[in-house]
Amino acid sequence: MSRILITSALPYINGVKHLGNLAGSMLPADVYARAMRLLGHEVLYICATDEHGTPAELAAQEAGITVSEYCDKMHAAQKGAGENFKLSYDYFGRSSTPSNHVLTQHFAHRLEAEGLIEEKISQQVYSVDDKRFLPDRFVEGTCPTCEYESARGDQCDNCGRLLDPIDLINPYSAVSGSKNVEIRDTNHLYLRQSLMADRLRVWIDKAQGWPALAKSIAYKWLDEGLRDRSITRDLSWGIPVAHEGKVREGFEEKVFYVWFDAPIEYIAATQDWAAETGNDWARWWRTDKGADDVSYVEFMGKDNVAFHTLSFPTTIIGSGEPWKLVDKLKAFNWVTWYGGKFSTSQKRGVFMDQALSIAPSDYWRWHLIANAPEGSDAGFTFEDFQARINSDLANVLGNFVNRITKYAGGKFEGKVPSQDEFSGAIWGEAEDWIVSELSTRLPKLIEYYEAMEFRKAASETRAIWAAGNEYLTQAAPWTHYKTNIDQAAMGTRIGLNLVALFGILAQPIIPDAAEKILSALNVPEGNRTWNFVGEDADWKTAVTDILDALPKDHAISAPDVLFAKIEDGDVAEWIARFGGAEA
Ligand code: B3M
Ligand code: ZN
Repeated sequence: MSRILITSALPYINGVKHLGNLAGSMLPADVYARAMRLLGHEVLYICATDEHGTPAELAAQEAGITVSEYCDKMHAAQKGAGENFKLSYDYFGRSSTPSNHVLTQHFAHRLEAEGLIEEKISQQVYSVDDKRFLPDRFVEGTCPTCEYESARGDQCDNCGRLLDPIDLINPYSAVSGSKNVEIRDTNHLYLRQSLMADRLRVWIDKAQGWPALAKSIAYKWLDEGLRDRSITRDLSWGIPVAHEGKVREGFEEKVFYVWFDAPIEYIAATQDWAAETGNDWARWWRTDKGADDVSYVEFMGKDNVAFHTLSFPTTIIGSGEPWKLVDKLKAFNWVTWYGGKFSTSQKRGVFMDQALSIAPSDYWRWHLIANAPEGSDAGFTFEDFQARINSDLANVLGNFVNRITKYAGGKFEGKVPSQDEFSGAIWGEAEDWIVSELSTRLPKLIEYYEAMEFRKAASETRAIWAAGNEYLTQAAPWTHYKTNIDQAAMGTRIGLNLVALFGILAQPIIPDAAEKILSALNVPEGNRTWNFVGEDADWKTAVTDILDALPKDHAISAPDVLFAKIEDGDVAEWIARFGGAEA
């Protein structure tokens, strides 16, 4: 089995995240981590809050508390929200911890030693009224590319272009709204990305398993000519521009740029995890200490691809040290709210802390994965949410589990029947069909997970559940009960083993329901993995074994209702509360 390192883009500390943030990196990363663990791989899933930069300062200012207090509060809130959504990261760190300070300063020191850092006087937007420079999101204005009037100083939300604040037309202070701004000289450190372009291109050319979206964005920036980017800012909150405790002269009022330190937090969080758990972080991140056999997979939204395929690799490769580089990226498009943007201020959309007050996490997990924004943006509507939950979960899976466990409870004393041992049962077409169906679908399902094709994985899972219902319709054990108890017994036993299988397959996406199903069938923890087939990869034999895995006379029970249906009244109430098509 292999070792898989997984990171999902670090959510900014400001504000509880909306469903789009969840669906665009953390949730699929969790589903992938769970599936890879079930396949027996050694998995380390790391995430953290991204606590520096202007988002943190602006939000703290608005909250009327210090940035440090704000980050403490919001880290706890985001960690809790992730746990409530059953995000099974091995560690959820903080980019403001000392380990990230030390490591970020180490990388800057190494990059300078390799001739990849240059100190330059640059021009920055200065607010006369606020008496401060306005880096990144402290300044807004009109995008020079698409003329979007609320473009942020670091990136235009409308066309995605990475910006420098001085690129903006009619800039104004996002702090005070003041237009009394001017361009002033200020000295900053620049990462010489331009010197790395050829080495980056060679690395990207060789990269396997990247989705077209990730490669196309990386090549776009390379083809446009990689510019040197400043990695320091005129801010007080952030990682000091220092090394081994000595602040760089002229940088006493400056910190490292948030996007320079944030990806380094992937490593620093692993160091914090190791310190807290007694594990070894280097075997995951240093190719000279065992990380060369690690498969490193990054999950992110499409607006983060440039940073993960160019800036962060420049830091890693440019350091001249044997750090692990990403092997595969999974980049997502956007989840839209009825075709538009989520917005706290305009009360459009559901946010992670509200979602669980109206539906269980399994419901959100299932819908956001089955409708994952993989090939294009995915629209969320409550109407789709209701249709999918009521169909896939309540009708297809819930109904199947309920039918056969209730029947076994009524007719076979709540046990796995064993009567057909006296061969009164005939293994017929229905049994051949379900074996054949699963022998094709199970390997395909595993392939979809390994390829990180989440919509296909959800659709294949649903198709397997539907096949179970089809089998019961064909085998119809209840029609044989009076005339051939052995036939009824065999059909019921296969049905119960299908329930166990469906619970085992459901674990990555809907872990709570899976737990309820597997507990009702008393499936031991050790039997819940996906090691269905040995090296010989004979799926027909494996499936036949799966359909007879539960010991005969094994006690089972019918779980309570797994999935309450979503009613039209619920949808109407939610639209009124969170905005719908008309909003
Ligand atoms: N905090 C997420 C964003 O751009 C950003 C990701 C950092 S991953 C190192 O919304
Ligand atoms: Zn734009």
